[in-house]
Amino acid sequence: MKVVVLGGDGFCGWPTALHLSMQGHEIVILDNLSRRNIDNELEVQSLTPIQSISIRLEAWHQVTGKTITYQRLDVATEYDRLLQLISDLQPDSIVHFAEQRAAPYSMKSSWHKRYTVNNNLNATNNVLAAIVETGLDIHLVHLGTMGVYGYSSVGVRLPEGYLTVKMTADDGAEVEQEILYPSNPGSIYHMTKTQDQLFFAFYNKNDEIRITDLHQGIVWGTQTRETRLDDRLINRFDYDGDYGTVLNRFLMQSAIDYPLTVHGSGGQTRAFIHLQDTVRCVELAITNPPAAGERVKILNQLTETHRLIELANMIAEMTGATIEHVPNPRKEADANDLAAANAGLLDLGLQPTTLRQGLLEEVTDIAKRFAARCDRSRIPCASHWTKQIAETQGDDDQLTLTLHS
Ligand code: NAD
Ligand code: USQ
Repeated sequence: MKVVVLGGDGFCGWPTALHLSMQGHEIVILDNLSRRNIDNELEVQSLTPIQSISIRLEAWHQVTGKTITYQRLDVATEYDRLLQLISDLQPDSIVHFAEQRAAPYSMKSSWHKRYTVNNNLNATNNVLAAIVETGLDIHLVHLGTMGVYGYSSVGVRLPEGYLTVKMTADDGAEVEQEILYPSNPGSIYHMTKTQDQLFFAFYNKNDEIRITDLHQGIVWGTQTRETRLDDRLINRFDYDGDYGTVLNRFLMQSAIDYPLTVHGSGGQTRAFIHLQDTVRCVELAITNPPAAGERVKILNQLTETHRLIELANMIAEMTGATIEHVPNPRKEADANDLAAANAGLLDLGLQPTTLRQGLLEEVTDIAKRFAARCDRSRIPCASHWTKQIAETQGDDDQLTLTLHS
């Protein structure tokens, strides 16, 4: 298959591009390298020493004999070039990772809110509009988020995207309808993913585009079978207060004897998936497209759910790390339950990597190995969800606010 990977230089996109290339697919990466620029803005670097995209691609060719091509392109602003590229390449699938994905970054200031909305919504709409304009039958696979459902302890297992609701008609009859599960985003970033869902529903209804939306949980881990093949292929590892996600942060913190930063009580329950499973899920999605005319296929891409305090305790037991309950910079429920259906990907053949299997390996292979590259001053989460929270907790996020004011 010919596959275009939008955002193929990022944390999930890079290992996915390698995995699909290894499976024999022809891969073209389009990326504007905005994530690398955001590292410059935030004055932080990936814990792992990632190489430039050209060194990465050269290394892949040397190690495997396979070729991945790359073009620098902003999917959100360069519509004409995007259209031309899709028309010329005629891909079977487009995998769309090209969005600003950090909730704390999206909440730093009004500039960051507007950037995240402009970037993410225009990127998604541009891809969809371009697919329609080319007239090609291209399957779009999008990386969405479990966060679209919200974390409000509904007491039932969350379905895969759709909900059957019953309403009473004027004549008293009961009417059933299937709707998108009600959105309940917890950040501007998550809100863009709920809007993406509406774009997909509309273009699917109007233009019959084949779309798979993968509602992914928090990804943990760093390496995959392919990125381990050569040091020049190493994947990025974000540990800072904006881009570092909770489990990878805890693993890194334990490796450098930094107390595990549990927000509030740690009663928040979240969905998780290992990066190796992420790349496999995308492969399963592109090889199992919805049929022509089928509604948007929504799959929950998670393998386990955990309460944050349980994760922290597990890591503390394994490594001797200490735990610190820090004031929560976010506006979110202090505790919630979460259960979600994930039969779609399991039925397609996903065999989950469980948390206990990979945790220690991750601490020693990555976090300890590159500990010297960590800037401890970048660990605290300094993006507050509201002015009031910032005032109560002390807003030490002035640098970026000043840069963009
Ligand atoms: P990332 O920031 O590491 O990668 C995103 C890539 O897209 C970067 O290389 C960036 O330069 C590129 N990009 C962003 N905007 C672009 C644009 N306008 N044009 C071209 N390229 C652009 O993020 P990630 O962790 O790899 O996440 C990828 C996708 O998966 C995101 O959409 C995210 O919402 C989703 N996701 C990630 C996680 C996670 O835990 N990392 C969990 C669930 C869902
Ligand atoms: N948290 C801590 N301590 C920390 C960092 C975070 O307790 O040091 C808490 C947060 O308050 C939150 C939870 O951990 O309750 C998750 O935070 P996170 O930063 O790991 O994840 P989140 O902001 O939800 O975003 C990440 C990705 C995003 C993806 C989402 C999947 O950055 O792209 O969409 O996970 S999900 O959470 O399922 O919506």
